[in-house]
Amino acid sequence: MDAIMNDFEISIEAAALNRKRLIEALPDAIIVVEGNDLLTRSGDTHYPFRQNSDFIFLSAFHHPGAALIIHPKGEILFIPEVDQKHLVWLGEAETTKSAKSDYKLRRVCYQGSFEQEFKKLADRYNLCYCAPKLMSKLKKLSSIKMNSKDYRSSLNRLRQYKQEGEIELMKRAANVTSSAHKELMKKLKPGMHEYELQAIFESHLTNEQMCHSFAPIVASGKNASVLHYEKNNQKLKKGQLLLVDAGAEAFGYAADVSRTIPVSGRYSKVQARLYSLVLQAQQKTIDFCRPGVSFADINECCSLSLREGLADMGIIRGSSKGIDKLKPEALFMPHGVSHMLGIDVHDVACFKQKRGEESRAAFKRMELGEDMAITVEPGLYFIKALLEDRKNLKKYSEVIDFKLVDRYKGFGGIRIEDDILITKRGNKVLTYAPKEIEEVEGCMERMT
Ligand SMILES: [Mn+2]
Repeated sequence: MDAIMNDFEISIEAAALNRKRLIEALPDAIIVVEGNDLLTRSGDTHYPFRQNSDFIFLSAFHHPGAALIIHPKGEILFIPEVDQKHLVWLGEAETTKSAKSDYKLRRVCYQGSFEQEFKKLADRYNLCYCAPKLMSKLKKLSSIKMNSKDYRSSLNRLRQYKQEGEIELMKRAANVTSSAHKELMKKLKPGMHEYELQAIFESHLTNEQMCHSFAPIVASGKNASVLHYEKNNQKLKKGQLLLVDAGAEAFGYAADVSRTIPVSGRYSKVQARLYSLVLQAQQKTIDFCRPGVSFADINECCSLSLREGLADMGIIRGSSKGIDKLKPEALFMPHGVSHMLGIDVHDVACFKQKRGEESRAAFKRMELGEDMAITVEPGLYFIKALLEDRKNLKKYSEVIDFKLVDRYKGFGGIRIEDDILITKRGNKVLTYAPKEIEEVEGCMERMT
């Protein structure tokens, strides 16, 4: 990889390679992909545009109203023809000529010629792969055989193994995300609001011409026990922890990092103890991730580490009968420890479901492989809705000391999340925002 290539150039090379990988997986056929359109917000205003993820994967073209046909001899990108109104309101857009050279494509046509070009190719090949929602539209144009099942599974399989250019983009998103977290830690002061911290994070991304890969979570105190808290409107108080779960997106490729830091700049004794417990679970789980290990295995690794830590604190009665089956630690971490990462922050995965099996269960059986990117994100939360639930109180009465747990209500939660790339024998951590206690406190050290 040329070190001086910019993100845009890398994304274009990556997409060219992805098209090649896809046509090799689905040979002697045509593949049709539709990009996203602008989504109306109200009247003549629109939501910010985000391209369809498969379209990013195959074209790197981040503009609305495009389509793509890939065939064994090349590809055609179809772009909307801009009219005078567009020029007046939105300015110039790509022409077929500029797009062909900017995006290094075999052919670029205007959308108006899609039908004609599709029919021509459909006459030449026997099979067309596309998404289910495109099928009825294309069936009206040709009697070519359509297949959407293999289309989806092939794309999922290719998207889950990252190639060099994609890894480079993910590293750049990871770098910017790591430094944005660090920046936030440096600027945090008690009395600020969650949204002010969000703004610091955001401005860092904007300065790098990146955007959020998902709605950021900036949760102080008990808000951190709401797993997807997005209000971000509360005032930070001394003595609280602040959980920030946010990430940047580089030309469509995401990072996803969580840090939990003390508002006053120093972890209290209790906070440090619980935090260390989560950090240890994360380190153990990261160390465990390598090809051949399943998602169920890494969840188990994390669970056992959390259980051990909670037992040390007396919250869980570690030697209780039936503890392996009850998994009491799950009450304090009601989410998986890992998910796929890529163009979508919760990226696609290719796994086979057994008859009648839920997709979540099938996913857990899936094994890690070289070049897969995943998150490792153990958490520990004191969630009232779970800890005061009557059924839970009964079910876990022998294994959890609920009286002791009462003391932690209002504590909120802790999550520590990093992005890793599975390598041949282990993994490489892509994100590096401070997370050791001394590191975080050092970063937050202030004159006050
Ligand atoms: Mn995540």
